[in-house]
Amino acid sequence: MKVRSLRARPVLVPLKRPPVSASGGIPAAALVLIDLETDGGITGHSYVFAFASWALGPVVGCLQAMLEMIKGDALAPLEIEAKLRARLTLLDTPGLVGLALAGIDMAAWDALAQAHRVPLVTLLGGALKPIAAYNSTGLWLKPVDTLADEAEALLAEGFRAVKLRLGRDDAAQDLAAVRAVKARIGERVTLMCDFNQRLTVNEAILRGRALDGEGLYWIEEPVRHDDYEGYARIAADVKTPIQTGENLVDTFEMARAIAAQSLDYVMPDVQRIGGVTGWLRAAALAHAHGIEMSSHLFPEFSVHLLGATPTCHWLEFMDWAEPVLREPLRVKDGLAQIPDRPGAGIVWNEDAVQRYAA
Ligand code: SMN
Ligand code: MG
Repeated sequence: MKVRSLRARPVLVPLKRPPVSASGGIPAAALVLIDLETDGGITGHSYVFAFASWALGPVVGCLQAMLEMIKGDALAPLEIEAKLRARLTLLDTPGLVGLALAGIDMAAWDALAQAHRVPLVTLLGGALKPIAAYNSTGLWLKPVDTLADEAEALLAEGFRAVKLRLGRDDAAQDLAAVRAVKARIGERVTLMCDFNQRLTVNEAILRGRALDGEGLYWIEEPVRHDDYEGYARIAADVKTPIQTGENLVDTFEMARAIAAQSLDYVMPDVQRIGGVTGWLRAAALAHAHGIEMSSHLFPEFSVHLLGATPTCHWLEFMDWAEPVLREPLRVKDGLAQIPDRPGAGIVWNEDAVQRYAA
């Protein structure tokens, strides 16, 4: 089976609870929907998140240019990834280029699993087991007095864990937010928090120590993502586990982050770490160092990948692609169900795709 063509469709999908974090707001989900067509009648599907509407065109351009590099090649994801990386050596592959590369990689793996008529997790040697998921679709930087009700609403969607965004100017307001949510959801519900890189290292140590003992499961990205030495100081001084990794662009960076003892938990993002191929390498690295590994965004692909991850930890559930999917991911009693369909299980809702075309 050979790669024949690629269709990349930009969409702007409305969000049920638009994100407002310490790193800014996201009014709508700017996604590029990818269909990688093979000559064997099988089409691989994936999507990438372009972060802003202005980035949709450039991502589509990257995807089209990359198709020209692999057109006619065998549907062998590892070979496709190696070829694209080699062709892009001088440009390098973080940013929008890496995002497009990951989108092609994910679509290629999806097509391969479809060709074998098995779910992606099965192709990877894993089982259709339930994966613990937290609801990450809300609890943005909103007035503290609205958060307890929202936490309850998020749990009612079938979850036993939620993530709260922190990073207000006033540390006392962050502490009040944690206490308000914790008081309502109780001790048995897992509560993560995320600072979205907002703090300095010294602030992170002060605020982290103030939050120790408040029952937080992890503190995510307190400072800029690539300050591994800073993270190491924070992780040494704060008792609550430090979670980071959504900005790691490859396993070379991840190896450096681990070597610096900058993290307790890791949560690569499948689109940033290099698609399914990059994820598998990251999973091996996390295994070798005994680090629990969670996902970031892209629950439809991540649920399969966590099913094949030895140190599988938490699936981040996000609903951003749901409106354009015929069969969205299902979560019940805090567990995500890996869909028992060929590939990753992505089927576009074509009416919605037309409606949200950008
Ligand atoms: C996040 C990432 C990208 C967009 C919004 C929020 C956040 C998360 O860091 O971990 O979900
Ligand atoms: Mg985060």
